[in-house]
Amino acid sequence: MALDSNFLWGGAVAANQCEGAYREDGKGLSVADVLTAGDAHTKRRLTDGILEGEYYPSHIAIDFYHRYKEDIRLFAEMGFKCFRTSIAWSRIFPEGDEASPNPAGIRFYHNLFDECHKYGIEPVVTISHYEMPYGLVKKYGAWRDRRLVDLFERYCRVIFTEYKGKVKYWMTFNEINAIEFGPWNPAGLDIRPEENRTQVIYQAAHHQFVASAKAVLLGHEIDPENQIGCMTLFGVVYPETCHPLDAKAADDMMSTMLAFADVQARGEYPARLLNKLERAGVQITKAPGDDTLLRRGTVDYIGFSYYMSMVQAGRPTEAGTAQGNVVAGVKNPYLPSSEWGWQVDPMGLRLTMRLLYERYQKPLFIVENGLGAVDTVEPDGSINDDYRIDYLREHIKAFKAAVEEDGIPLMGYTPWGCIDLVSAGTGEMKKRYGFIYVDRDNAGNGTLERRRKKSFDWYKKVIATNGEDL
Ligand code: BGP
Repeated sequence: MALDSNFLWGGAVAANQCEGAYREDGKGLSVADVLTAGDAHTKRRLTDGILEGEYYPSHIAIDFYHRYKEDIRLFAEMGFKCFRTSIAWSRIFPEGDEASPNPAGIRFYHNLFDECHKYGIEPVVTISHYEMPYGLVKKYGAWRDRRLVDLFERYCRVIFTEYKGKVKYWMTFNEINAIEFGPWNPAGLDIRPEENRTQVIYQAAHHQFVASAKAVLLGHEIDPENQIGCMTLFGVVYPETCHPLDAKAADDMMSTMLAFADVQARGEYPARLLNKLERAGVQITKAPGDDTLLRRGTVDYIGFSYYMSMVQAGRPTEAGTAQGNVVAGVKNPYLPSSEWGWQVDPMGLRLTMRLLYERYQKPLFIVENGLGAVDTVEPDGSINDDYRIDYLREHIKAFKAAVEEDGIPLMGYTPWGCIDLVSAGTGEMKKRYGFIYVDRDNAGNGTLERRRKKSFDWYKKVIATNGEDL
């Protein structure tokens, strides 16, 4: 089986990391707008509203809100078949719980999706990518409150209805499982010291599972053409050695990470998670009918992000730590690392795909993958990002082998940050993923001018040959 001729080559971004225009055209504050910048040493912080003297990178980001036409033209030049972005909930419902949506916010995404279709680019939309209206955090405590389920459903009804015929590929929550690990909390939860962290997180996750199932059912009802996936953060986890305790530690980690997709793809909580929660004294409050909803509202495909594999040890280990923005682990001595300490493992992508497909038997979609690196603009203006080309080439080879040799159905590939944008993990600009360079630095200085990198022409050739010429 070769790559299908309809294979969705493209790239991915998220609203809060690229749009900017954070208060324009009626947009409300999003939780991402009160997230400070950090760096390799300083963690990003959720502040209580906008504080003077703090720098918030989402406010301008790369100004995609005003420059999307230019950017989509560049994506079209590379031959993108699809473009993954997210809708900022706070553009549609500025506070999250108004009686009616904001027309200017709705219009922006009509314009954006129309612009994509002008070039035959299929939008792939994440409904909630690490953000929500800040009003919902203040008033309801974010996803810890059950009422978020109805508010989310209302938001979904508006966007499914508005963009019917324009958007066919959806994902409910970006990296839904990051709620369990995040350095900042993607579900907007600011966990108080007196709270039981696991209790809060899994109750919030339950609300998201129900919201996701409802979105799947609603999306299918509004347009049977819709394909609605989950989006899970995953990479295969290796045991540090063949010692059974190490093997168990690796397996435990995978089971924790996959429990979220288990619910969304199989429609029920895995027994191991239920037992773990019970042992931790966590009680999930469910509404009547939730279990049926979860069973009925399973996803159509498995969207996932893969940046690296991980290693776990079940015994004391001498090996150092490997980094990641959400999950990390023990260092793998066989793998090189990025400048941010993320270990590079193309074979791990193939193993990840085998594992996900054999577990869920649903088509896969690699919706994030890529190398965050510092790029240098040469005096002649060129950016020679051969390291990025190498990373992507090896990962494309790996997923092609998974398709062609292992027979795994793969819908598409959207490398992360196809245009440079704000890093989710650190809030930096200098950690770049793009084929397109954006002139902006960590402090928010720069002209915002766009520039093609060497990888731009390379990816264009890859798409033109459907992955044959790497
Ligand atoms: C994922 C997120 C993205 C993204 C990416 C790269 O976890 O879904 O939003 O930013 O990782 O991470 P970072 O920006 O921290 O380098």
